[in-house]
Amino acid sequence: MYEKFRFLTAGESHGKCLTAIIEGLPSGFIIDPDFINGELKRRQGGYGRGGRMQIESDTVEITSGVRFGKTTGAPLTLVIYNRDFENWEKIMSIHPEDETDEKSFTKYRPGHADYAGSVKYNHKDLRNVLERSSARKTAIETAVGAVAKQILEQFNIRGYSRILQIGNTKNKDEFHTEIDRAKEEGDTLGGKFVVIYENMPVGLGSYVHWDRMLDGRIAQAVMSIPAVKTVSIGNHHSYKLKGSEFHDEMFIENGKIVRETNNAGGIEGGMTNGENLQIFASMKPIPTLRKPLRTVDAADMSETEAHFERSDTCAVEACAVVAEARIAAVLLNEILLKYGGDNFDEIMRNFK
Ligand code: EPS
Repeated sequence: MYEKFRFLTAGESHGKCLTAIIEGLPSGFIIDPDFINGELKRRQGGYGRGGRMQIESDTVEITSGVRFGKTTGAPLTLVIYNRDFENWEKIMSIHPEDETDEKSFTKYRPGHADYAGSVKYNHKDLRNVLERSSARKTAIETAVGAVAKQILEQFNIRGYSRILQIGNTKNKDEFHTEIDRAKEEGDTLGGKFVVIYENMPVGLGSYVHWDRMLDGRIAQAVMSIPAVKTVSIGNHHSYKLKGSEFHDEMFIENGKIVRETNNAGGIEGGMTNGENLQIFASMKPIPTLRKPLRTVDAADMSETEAHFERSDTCAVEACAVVAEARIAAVLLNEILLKYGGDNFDEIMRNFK
């Protein structure tokens, strides 16, 4: 079995709350809700976020699996309450007698899940698709990742991210003006970022089966974040370089193997090689536009303009925080597989 750290999430964008149940956490690891809340705050921030982030102040409640600050070995449950729910209680009601078409919509947003999702689940009201396909669910994914991240820190493994590009500009001084311009135009912007994880042990992942290759697992986790369209590891010009230019030569220094370059991005043969993990990803522009795109109305199959409520102009900074979190969950899974055990002492002994 190659999933030791497992989780499922539930919850709608404007429903009562978002929930996650994490399975497979050993006992004895310190969990600090303030650390999780700090990561949630980072996810809510960034230049170009929309009105929803002014309503929310995402805070986690841990409802199982932790006692007196440490994991007990039992499933850990996380809950984030949606503040906006008080404005949506009737619309998101679970009771048949409350059925209303207030806030229903039928005009597909090109680029979002509306069209395929409504065909797949046979929904007339695209609200039923929007509510779960919304990137709102990345709040609870970030909370799960923050649990993983603080356990990784107990192994001295640390991650962070940097924004590399917003729309067409790589110049940090121009990021805000680019976003302002897009906002004025009723448009949205994507971008590119990198996530780095430092102090990686050698040999997480494996070359023996396709589904144990760590690069594949990381790519899946990051690609699963809404709007992420590319994931690459290490020097993204690899396909253009010669073998002699690309591969990271090995030397001995003070009796240890060292490298002068890290074009591999910390992964060789589907395994960590001890160098920093370096994961690049790009995010497409958010598909909910104030200046709507041309589309089709599912109600009468006429041509029209797409649905708009509110949206972010740019969420690349938030996306990078979510990616840190998703990668943390993958890495913790590998740590638990490799150094296995049911409690902190066992695992630390194996690790050392
Ligand atoms: C998000 C909350 C959502 C959106 C955004 C992500 O809230 P609302 O729909 O109430 O404005 O702001 O999601 C999208 C833009 C999208 O297209 O899915 C959040 O918490 O990050």
